[in-house]
Amino acid sequence: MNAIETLDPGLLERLPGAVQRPSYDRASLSPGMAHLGVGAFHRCHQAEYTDDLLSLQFDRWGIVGINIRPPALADTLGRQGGLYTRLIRENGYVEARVIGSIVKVIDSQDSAAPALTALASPDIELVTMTVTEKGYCHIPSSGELDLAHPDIVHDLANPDTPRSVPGILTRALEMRRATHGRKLTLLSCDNIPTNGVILENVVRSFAEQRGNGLTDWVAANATFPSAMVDRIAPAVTRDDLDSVEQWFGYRDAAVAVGEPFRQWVIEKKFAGRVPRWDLAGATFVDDVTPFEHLKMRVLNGAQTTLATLGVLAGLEHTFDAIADPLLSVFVRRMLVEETLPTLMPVPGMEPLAYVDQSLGRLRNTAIRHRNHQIATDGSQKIVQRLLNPIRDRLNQGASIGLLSVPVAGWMAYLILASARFGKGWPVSDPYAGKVAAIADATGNDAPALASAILAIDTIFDPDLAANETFRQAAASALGELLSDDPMAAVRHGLEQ
Ligand code: CS2
Repeated sequence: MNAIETLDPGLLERLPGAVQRPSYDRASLSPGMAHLGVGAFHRCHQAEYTDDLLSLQFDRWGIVGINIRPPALADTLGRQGGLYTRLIRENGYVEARVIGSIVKVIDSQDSAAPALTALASPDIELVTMTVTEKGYCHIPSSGELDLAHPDIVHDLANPDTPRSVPGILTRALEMRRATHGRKLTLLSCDNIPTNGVILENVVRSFAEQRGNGLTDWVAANATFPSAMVDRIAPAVTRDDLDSVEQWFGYRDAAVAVGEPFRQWVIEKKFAGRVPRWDLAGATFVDDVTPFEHLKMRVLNGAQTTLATLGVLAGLEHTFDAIADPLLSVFVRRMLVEETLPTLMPVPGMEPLAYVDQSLGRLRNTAIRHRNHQIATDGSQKIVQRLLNPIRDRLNQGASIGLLSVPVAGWMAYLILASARFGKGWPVSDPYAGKVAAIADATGNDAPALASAILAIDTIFDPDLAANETFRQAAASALGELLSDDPMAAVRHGLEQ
């Protein structure tokens, strides 16, 4: 019996017919852009759009994929010459394609030096990034650089050996200024509102702290477009890797799995050449704001709601949570009654149809998105997904009884993980320790717990936290979510 082969450039010509492969000559690509954070999302999104573009209009834009955090890429994507299988899955449907747009990978987890060399190279004209919400080291409630963040403190003291995203990007810009002076576009693809503005803020503030005149150079030579990105692409599991082997007969250590839907709306604000991702279905616009509000408040808002309430209801995945009749009715009513009225008109999109399309996407049983994965870093997500619409509703004098339930859901998720409440689920959130300390000190008194958590002003802006309607709604939902019948909060939300 032949040994199972691993995906690499030599296997491309011999892939089974069911697997699509790059139609362009990969050997003549050279690096033109870099991407920071080569995870499942990048492999299902920017790298796929770029792969489409390379097949449609051959250009030189190969991607240099850089990880500054685990996992290491060398033994997976690196060993496969940058190739990987992208599966599109929807219930029983599977579509497989090998993506060829990543031409080189760089591991820079132990030292920033390899990332800096790549980012400072004159060949690189554009940097895209998916570094997660917390990667920007900003204060969620204000969008400003968190100067007390341990990595920022470290990087300001050691600017040549940075470890944060703002520190690394600022150092790379400084190196570009010193060596060749070529312009750079820095395109954030993370789910934070006005992501380009936040990225620009943190880089500018970092450069200001350095105080060597870099801010003026950056203002003249770098741009920070905002973008709305969308495709559900959960963390890859061993089952996904095994499926490729079973279905197609080869091993691939870098498989990525996504849903059919994808969207990319990009602000037209490039410092240099513009990759024609529009030819592959992306949209270039003057203002991304209406699109990002729609996506973060509806699709992401629904995901966060289903994730935290789903965990409290003992449900594993998004599709399990939305199959629950109570949660499904709740999330749709929340979106239609409270979220939609906060949205600006979005060119070419009908909000109600978007809600139903989004909820339909969440029912896809082949996308095994764990509620705990989505609940990860909730403190970095609730501002744009839930608190901003709540603030808009309060300004309109309108009800917030439904939107307050998932905010309390985020609180309950972290409170219940504390030693005192002892649910024992592992949580990953920069504020987990703080909320656990509040829970340990406060015990079972829901209004006191809610009040102490609402006082965290880096998440809850003080005006919002002082609003009595919101305080009461959050405290009362929290009391029920912490009880033996957590779904009472959901039922009562619906009775209002
Ligand atoms: C998810 C997102 O984990 C999460 O926070 O809500 O990754 C979501 O799947 C994407 O934004 C979809 O585009």
